[in-house]
Formats: sequence, C-alpha cells, structure tokens
Amino acid sequence: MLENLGSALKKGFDKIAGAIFLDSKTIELIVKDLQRALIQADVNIMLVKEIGEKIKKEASNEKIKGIEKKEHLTKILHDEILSLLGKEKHEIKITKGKQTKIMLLGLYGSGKTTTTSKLASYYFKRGFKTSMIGLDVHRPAASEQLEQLGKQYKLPTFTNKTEKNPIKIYKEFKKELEEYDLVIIDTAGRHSLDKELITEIKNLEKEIKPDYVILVIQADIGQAAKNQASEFQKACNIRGVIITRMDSTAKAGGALTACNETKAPVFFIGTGEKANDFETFNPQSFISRLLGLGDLEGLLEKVESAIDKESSKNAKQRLEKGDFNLRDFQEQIKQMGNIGSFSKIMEMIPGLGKAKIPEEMLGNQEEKIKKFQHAIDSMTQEEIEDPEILEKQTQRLSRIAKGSGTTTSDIRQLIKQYKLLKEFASGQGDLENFDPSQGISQKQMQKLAKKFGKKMKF
Ligand SMILES: Nc1nc2c(ncn2[C@@H]2O[C@H](COP(=O)(O)OP(=O)(O)OP(=O)(O)O)[C@@H](O)[C@H]2O)c(=O)[nH]1
Ligand SMILES: [Mg+2]
Repeated sequence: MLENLGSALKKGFDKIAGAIFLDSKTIELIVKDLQRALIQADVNIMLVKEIGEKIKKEASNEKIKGIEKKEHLTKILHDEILSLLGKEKHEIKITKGKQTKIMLLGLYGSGKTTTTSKLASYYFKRGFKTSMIGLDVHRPAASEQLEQLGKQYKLPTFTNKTEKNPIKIYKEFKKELEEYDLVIIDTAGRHSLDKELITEIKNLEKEIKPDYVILVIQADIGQAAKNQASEFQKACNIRGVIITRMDSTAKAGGALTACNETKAPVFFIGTGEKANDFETFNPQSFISRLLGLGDLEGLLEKVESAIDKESSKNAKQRLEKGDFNLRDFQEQIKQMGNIGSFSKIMEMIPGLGKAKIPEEMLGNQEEKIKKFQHAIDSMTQEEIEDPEILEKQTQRLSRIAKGSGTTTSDIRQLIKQYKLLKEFASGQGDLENFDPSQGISQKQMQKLAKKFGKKMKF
C-alpha cells in the first residue's frame, strides 16, 4: 500500500539531505515529486497544493541557513504529511467487567462483517471477554457468514436466521450479551445512505445505545471517503472510521486524509482478509513505515495479536523445565506464520525495510517454514522429543528427508533454528547469530525490533 508515496517521500528527504545548496530549483523538484505522489495516492488536490506552497515558502526563508535549513525542511515535510493523516492515535476504551458496545455501519461490501470479526478477535486476544451479534437481516447469508467467522476465530456469536427485525434480535440476546466486556454489532449495508438506512440506524442506536458507532469504509473509494464520512456523520453520531482493504489499492492516501479532514478519526485499518490483517492506525508510525524506518509499535502489536497466549505460556514452562521439543518449535513457527507474510513483517522492522532484503529471500523463508513443518510431521515421537539424536544418527536425517520431501540440509537447518530458539527463549542468545536467510523467531524479532528501534528518529 502507498509504496509510491513512501518512495517519493524518501526521495524528498534524501534530496534535501544530499543537496549542497537548497536552491529554489532543487526545492521545486522535491515539491513536484512529492505532489505527484500525493495525487497518485488520491490526496485532495487542494491539500496537495497547500503543502507545496508551504514547503516552498519555508524554503525561501533566508534567515535559516545550512544544516539548520535542511533539518527544518525535513521536519516540515514530515509534519505536513503527519497533519494530512491526523496527528494522534485514537483509541477505543474498553474496561474489563463493564460492557462496551461497538456498532459497525457502512455501505454494501465495505467490510463490516469481516471487520466485526477482526475487531472482536483483536480485543479477545487482549484478554477481553468478547462477543459478536449479527443484525444484518437483509442479506440472507449474512448471519451464516458471521457464524463461520465466529467459529474460525473461536468467538461467541449471536444470530437469528429467521427473524426479520434487527431490534427483536438484539432484544432476544440482550441479557446474554451483558456478560461480555465487549459486544461488536454487525449491521446491514445499503447501496447508499438512503432514508431507509438512516431510519434503521437511528432505531438501532436508540435501542442499543452503543458506546461507539463506527463507520467502515473501503480504501479503494479514495477521496470519496470524505463525502461518505460526513454524510454518515450528519445522519448519526459517528465516533470514527475503520478503513478496510488498505492492501489492495494505491488510493489509500485519499481515504486516510479525507477522513482526517472530516474529523472522523481513523481507529483501525484493515490490510487483508484474515483477522490478523488488522492494525490500530497511528499516523506517526504509519509515516515511519512509509519511509522505511519501520514501525516498531505496529510490529510488536502484531506479534501480540498472533501469539496464542496459552500455548506460549505452555512452551515457556516447558522450556524452563528443559522439555521444549520440536513439537513446541512447530507450534511457535506456526504462530509466526499467523503474524503475516515475511515481507509484511520485514516492512515493519525498523532498519530492515523491504528494500534491503531481496524479495526471493523472503519468499524462501515462507517455503522454508513449510518444509520445517513437513519434516517435523515425518519424525518419530522420540526424535521430536530429543532432536539432538538426529545429529548423532545421520541415517535418521535421510529417512525424514525422504518421507517429507525435504533435504537433509533442510533438516539440519531446522535443528539449528530450533536450538537457536531454545537459546533465545531461555534468554541466553544474542543477536550476533542472526541471519535473515536462516529464519527468524518471534523472540529474535522482538529483540531485533527493539535494537533497531533505538535508531529510529523523528
Ligand atoms: N483485501 C482485503 N479484503 C477485505 C478486507 N476487509 C474485507 N475484505 C473483503 O471484502 C469483502 C466484503 O467484506 P464483508 O465483510 O462481507 O463486507 P460487508 O460490509 O459486511 O458486506 P455486506 O454485508 O454485503 O454489506 C469480503 O470478501 C472480505 O473478505 C481487507 O482489509 N482487505
Ligand atoms: Mg456484512
């Protein structure tokens, strides 16, 4: 998403840093590149113009000179983009033991149902007692879809396939829902914000009294998000927006900046179809990521979302007792797979921006993980529990390789990674052994992120 904007910004910073004189011609070029990229990302042309003027004006300020001027301009460029996106991070407040209700609204296909499950899963993983209720009575398959998602992510889901009045459905489950810290309400979409939809929303709002009404908008509509957000704001009390499909469009800049203009804060962004493809929206770290500086906070949050607390706790206990075996290792790498593709992870690690690691290598990583999984599946219980015997009895390696369609060198690597993880997880290891072509563990990843994160500036 928004790669063009990121590279234009980076180019702008590099040009400022590399210029001997910041003359008006250099500035003009930088501003032009930036404006082109902003327009490509579908940012409102008036805003694009304003930014250009502001940068040019500051650049012509004769009072600031030399290095100071470079720093000044870099900061202005950064701050201008930041204010386009909205300065702070906005959060939904949920308290354990007290019910919070979040109702999602939006037009057809904007991603309400998917987002209902993403949001529920996000808070469920953070220890809140979470449930979902389906109030889309218009689309016949709607409750089925929500139930499927509920099953997939192990979330209690309330639906009624025959009732045609959403308020009745809500009343039917009202009592049961009181037991949850958080209830996410999925509602029906429409082609447009027509009278019928407004009436339905108003009635639901009156009955349910949600703590947050959130509009779900897909990023592909770009700047048009502005009209949509302000129309919905007029019709009901929208607290903020969730923007979906950030992954599938270059226009996301338009949607993000447009929402900022309407003062409807963006709470979350959706970056794919799965529950983990979901992040809080923090303008500051979003820019850092655009610039390839990495997004430490986003990464750690993602790691947290993907980890199954219970199984990690078990793995940790087993480690402490010294019985961490290959089955545990397999579980750990499976969870890593949950975090997302390696390319996505790398984008988030400060200093390990995508540009520095060849795409093939990242692809290989995912391949390798699959191979590791197959190899472990071909091992005997004895080998799983005591992988070190594989090093002593090499005939075992050939047997496993044959049985799993891998090579003996794959298995040796697997054992090496397993030992590294064991070492890391027990706090003995250091980063010097880290080699991206050999795979990376969660723990290493967190350490890496922390290490490189310190170098992050702004
Ligand atoms: N790539 C991508 N696809 C998404 C994202 N969010 C949702 N989708 C997909 O978009 C499609 C529509 O999503 P739904 O959640 O069914 O949308 P909805 O608003 O509930 O649709 P209606 O109930 O018909 O109004 C589905 O195929 C989702 O998988 C996202 O962040 N990225
Ligand atoms: Mg739906």
